[in-house]
Amino acid sequence: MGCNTSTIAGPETKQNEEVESYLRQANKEAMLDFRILLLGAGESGKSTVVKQLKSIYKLPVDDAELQSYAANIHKNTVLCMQVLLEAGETLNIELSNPETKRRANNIRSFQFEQDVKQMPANIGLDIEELWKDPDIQTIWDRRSEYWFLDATPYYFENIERFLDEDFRPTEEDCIMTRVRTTGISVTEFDDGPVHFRVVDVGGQRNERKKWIHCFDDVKALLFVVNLAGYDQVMFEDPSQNRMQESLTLFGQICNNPIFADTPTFLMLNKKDLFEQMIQKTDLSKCFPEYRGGPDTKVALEFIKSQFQAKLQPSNKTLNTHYIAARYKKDIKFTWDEVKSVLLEENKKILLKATREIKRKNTQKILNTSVESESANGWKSTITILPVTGFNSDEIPDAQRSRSAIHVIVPYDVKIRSYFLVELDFADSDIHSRISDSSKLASIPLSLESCFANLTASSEISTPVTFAPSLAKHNESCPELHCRCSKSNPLMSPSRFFSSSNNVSQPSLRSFA
Ligand SMILES: Nc1nc2c(ncn2[C@@H]2O[C@H](COP(=O)(O)OP(=O)(O)OP(=O)(O)O)[C@@H](O)[C@H]2O)c(=O)[nH]1
Ligand SMILES: [Mg+2]
Repeated sequence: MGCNTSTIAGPETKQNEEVESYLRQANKEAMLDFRILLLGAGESGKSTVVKQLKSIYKLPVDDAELQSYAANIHKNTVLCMQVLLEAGETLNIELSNPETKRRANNIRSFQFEQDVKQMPANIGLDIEELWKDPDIQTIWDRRSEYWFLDATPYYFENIERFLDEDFRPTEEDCIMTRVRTTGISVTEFDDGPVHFRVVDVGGQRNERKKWIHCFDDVKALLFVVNLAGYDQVMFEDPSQNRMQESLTLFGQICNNPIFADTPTFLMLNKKDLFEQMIQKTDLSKCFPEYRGGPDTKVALEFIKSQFQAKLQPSNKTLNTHYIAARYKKDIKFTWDEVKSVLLEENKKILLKATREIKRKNTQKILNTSVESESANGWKSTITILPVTGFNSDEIPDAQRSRSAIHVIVPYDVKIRSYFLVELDFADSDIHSRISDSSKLASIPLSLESCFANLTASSEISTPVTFAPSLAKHNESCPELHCRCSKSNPLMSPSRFFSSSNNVSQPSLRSFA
């Protein structure tokens, strides 16, 4: 179970806070299960979002996982340089410096041997030097013509650190490591009353046929788009623009009837890259009708409108966020928005769940009995059974026929459910003793110990313990016990409050 850093409720109404605090106490199986589905083309940043969520919820990263990040970052670094060198050949860009050629040949022929997880130092050095070479920079400048990894500069700029013998990936390294997702991966964590299951899928074309298996019971859809893709080609199909692919995909997914009522979030990702790119390459390269120039805000709004236009019916709300998933604060902000929309959407479910959980808890303690012996030698049995709406029919006959004292303890004022507490005293003379309400002061001592036991064994918290805590030995007799004295052992609870019984409805205030 994950560590909670924020709650689903946010600054909502007091009622929501009450619901949340109640649900938080509930058992895990009673928690609300929210499946969140991340979709988007390959390399849009879905897994990066998940990594950030894991970090936000402080899900532990063990040593094996860290080692695998370290190994992957080494592989990514070598792969990225190999991609540049291959692109240079395709683009007929000559490496003029013989030293560069020599280093380039080293990299081309290098392959990780099995079980070797680190690039050798000489390979790292070659890559570092190649990255400084003007011809390699020319190849890099033409990157819109071939596929490459977005984190390429990050790997090359940090290579010295990666080569360190004691290298341990930082959080940022882990975020920037690229591991293509294959299949479906689910990350789970708790937030307040909600158990989240975030479903991440592989976004490349050959992975998408598996998506259908995740479409059921989705509470929110997060569609991630690589903004930088407006001037990039796809890994699977270098003739296809990544942004156009994303748009088509979005149209197919979001108009699927299964998501008609699913809150949808459009996460326009890699804003950091987009801000740089838009200064150099006009958006009209991808959208010929675009006329907004290099203004980032205008360009982003335009892209948003392109996605919005794909929606049918177009009045479906699309929650759009411009983010850089590499920065945790962006994901935190967006996730808070996701939660608050979910809270609004699921208010009814949350309230229903509250009632359901209470009902389950009530059933759990049905027929719970505790035997106790008080200091003055009175043996007592307390049986608690649920009473909802004071309906006497709900009380089993077996319970009713017993010679006992009934006490109604308000269990929850809001939903007006109560417990019938049946005090079954071994002392046969009990009725005469309690006929005088002033003598009742001696009873709470035994009640107190009984209730304490009961509370522990039934996992029921405060509401039931309020009454005995008020019933201190020297205090004036609380209303609860006054009602004791006037009740008839065989009387059904509903009649406690009838006018003929001369016992008025308890003042709930006194128990709160
Ligand atoms: N510069 C930058 N790079 C990012 C950002 N978000 C993700 N990346 C990088 O983009 C690459 C791809 O990200 P992933 O999260 O693996 O993409 P994905 O959508 O899960 O890809 P598939 O698993 O193939 O579907 C990684 O190297 C990330 O580090 C961002 O906001 N800025
Ligand atoms: Mg992935």
